[in-house]
Amino acid sequence: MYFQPAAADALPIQVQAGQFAFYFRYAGPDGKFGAIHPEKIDEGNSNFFGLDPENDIPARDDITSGELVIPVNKEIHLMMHAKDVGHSFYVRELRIQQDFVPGLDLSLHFTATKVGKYEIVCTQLCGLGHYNMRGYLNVMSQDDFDKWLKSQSS
Ligand SMILES: [Cu+2]
Repeated sequence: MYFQPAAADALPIQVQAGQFAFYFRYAGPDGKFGAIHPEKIDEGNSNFFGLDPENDIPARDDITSGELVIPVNKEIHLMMHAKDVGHSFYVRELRIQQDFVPGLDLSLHFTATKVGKYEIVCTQLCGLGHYNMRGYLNVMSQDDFDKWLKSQSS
């Protein structure tokens, strides 16, 4: 997991941890992530990653989700950053755990081999709402994943 980089054809997904939620971003059909503009982060507007679609073409088709949805038996490459303080990404059933460290872009790669819904838990005490900081990992067949992705982009 740590001594080899993710395969070139792994599915890249950005993960942002912040008090007290995880957000996930897919690059969309162009395969490129729009740039992050911290000053544009606006939770009230659901602009969790600070995208600027007006001026930044790769950002226009990016897909943001509160749930990590992935295809089964496909390598996933998570690129992880924290918005504020230290957090952690832990999925018990997959035996994966990786801290978020403010100021660092960290990387984690894995392949889920069973369809199902699993809990993602923050395992670093990150503030008053830490007890409630969790999300879900939804592992689907490739077909269901493609449908989900399509429904999110429309
Ligand atoms: Cu946390």
